[in-house]
Amino acid sequence: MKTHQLNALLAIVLAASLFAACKKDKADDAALSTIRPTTAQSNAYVTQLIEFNPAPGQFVNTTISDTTAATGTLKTIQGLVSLGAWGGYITVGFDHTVMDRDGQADFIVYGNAFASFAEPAVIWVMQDTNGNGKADDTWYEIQGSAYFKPGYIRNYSVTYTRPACDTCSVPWKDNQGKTGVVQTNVFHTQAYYPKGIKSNTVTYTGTLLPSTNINMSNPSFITSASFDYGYGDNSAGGDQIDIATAIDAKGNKANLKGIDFIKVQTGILANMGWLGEQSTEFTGAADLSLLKK
Ligand SMILES: [Ca+2]
Ligand SMILES: [Ca+2]
Ligand SMILES: [Ca+2]
Repeated sequence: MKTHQLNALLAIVLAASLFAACKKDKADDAALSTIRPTTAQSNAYVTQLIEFNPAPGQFVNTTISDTTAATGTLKTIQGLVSLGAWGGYITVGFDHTVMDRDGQADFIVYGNAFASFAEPAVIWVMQDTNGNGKADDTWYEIQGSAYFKPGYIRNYSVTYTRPACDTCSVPWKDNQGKTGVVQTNVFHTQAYYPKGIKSNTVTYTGTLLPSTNINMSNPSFITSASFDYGYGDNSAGGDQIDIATAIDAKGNKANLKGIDFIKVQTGILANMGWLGEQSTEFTGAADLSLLKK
């Protein structure tokens, strides 16, 4: 290649990379321009219920797993809503953008876990990048400690089928060829299949967490140990989450400046004997920068 050809090529490469850098800056600018800064009036807690879609479960169709219970988790940590079996979720929003603080956790998700009993949820975050106030942008998964451990599956989905009778166990089939049931028990005799779902099957999609922490060797003392970090309904007192741990669909860092919405989704698919299915409870969420120390 002659020198002037090489120079021309270099010029093209340089122009292309400048264009790419410029495009990236524009994307960053757009993401920055829709940030809603905190004000003196900002609520530390989530203030908006966007969506509540429980999966079948022993508390579904009762007062601890309905829209009133879901709304009760706003502006407080004293709410309680059960999300049902794997895939059931709640989506809530803050009244401001929760910013990613360098090297620190940014928000906290509350549940009712205690030392030997966690029902871990996958936490998803979204920035309102198009600024329309709706959760119609991109969800990013918080990368917790179970990431790619045996039993962890992304792009997982489960289809539940309406059972033949209210007290019949709810059959499911996943996208890995496995089948099973959400087992009904004598303590809860209402229908486990969500009343709000009119069709006879319903499919949930998300990430499956390993059920390896569940220990049923002593049937009268079934335990479900917490993961190390990064999940909802996982640690006593709540789980602190660092926005910097959010990853995209390919597993790359999302590099979000802040987030407006969170989705908490039951992450384990398992029956635990007489205790019923693993089903996350969500009791509230807060911006750590606004919580009184
Ligand atoms: Ca952070
Ligand atoms: Ca939006
Ligand atoms: Ca729980």
